[in-house]
Amino acid sequence: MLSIIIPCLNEERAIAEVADKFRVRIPMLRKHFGNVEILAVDDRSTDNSAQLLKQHSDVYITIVNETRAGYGGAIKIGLRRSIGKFIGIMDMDATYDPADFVTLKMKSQENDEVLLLGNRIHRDSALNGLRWVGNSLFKSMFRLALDSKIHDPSCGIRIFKRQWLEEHLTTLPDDLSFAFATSVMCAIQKKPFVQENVHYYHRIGESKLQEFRDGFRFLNVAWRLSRDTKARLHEKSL
Ligand SMILES: Nc1nc2c(ncn2[C@@H]2O[C@H](COP(=O)(O)OP(=O)(O)OP(=O)(O)O)[C@@H](O)[C@H]2O)c(=O)[nH]1
Ligand SMILES: [Mg+2]
Repeated sequence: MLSIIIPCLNEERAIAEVADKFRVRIPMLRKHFGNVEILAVDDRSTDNSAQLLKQHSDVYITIVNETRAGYGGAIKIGLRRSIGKFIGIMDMDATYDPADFVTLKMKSQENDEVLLLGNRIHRDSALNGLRWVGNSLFKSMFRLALDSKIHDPSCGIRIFKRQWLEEHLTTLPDDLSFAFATSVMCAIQKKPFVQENVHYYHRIGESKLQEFRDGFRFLNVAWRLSRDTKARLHEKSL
């Protein structure tokens, strides 16, 4: 079973379109994953998001947070309420196509991968100029500093093996760097992963990402996780 967790903050303009995408894709998701549940975790949006999510209750299981939890915090809350062996995440902004959960699963052959990761850095992607440059820099950083072949470490559509994600939940951040941090964790631990090109469309509604502020946060997370993991490995070897 696949549990798809979608953090949501002030996305009233995209919620209906994302629900429509799911209505078309649910039969195919069921075929490949056995069953699927879609948990939308609203973080006390100040627009109509919570009401709209509930209007599309044929698609979404809606969770409304009591206090703001952040992007990563919302995923952690969704995880606790979900039951799937596989955990998918994506955005509530219509940039992704839920069919790509199947694209990622088809790419996985071994079954020992902890992460199935989308890649938005390709010709048909709507990734814009500054984001393209920033994400290409992350790709180089992964190759040079972490010796990893991960192409798009901050891509927002991905599937985790539940057990692996749960093992690291306390170490992972609650803010927008959560998904990126899981890529760092996978690279440091040299865990098996697969990656595949995914659709990436222009966003509906306002982005919550501030390129420079969040870019530096992402780098800080990479540095902190590398330092802590190396320290733990060193302790183990003593
Ligand atoms: N629950 C919750 N969701 C959040 C928060 N910040 C962002 N989100 C949601 O998390 C997803 C990712 O945020 P985005 O603004 O799309 O960030 P991004 O994908 O890096 O940037 P874009 O490429 O511009 O879409 C969206 O579905 C947001 O609504 C938050 O603090 N809490
Ligand atoms: Mg987005």
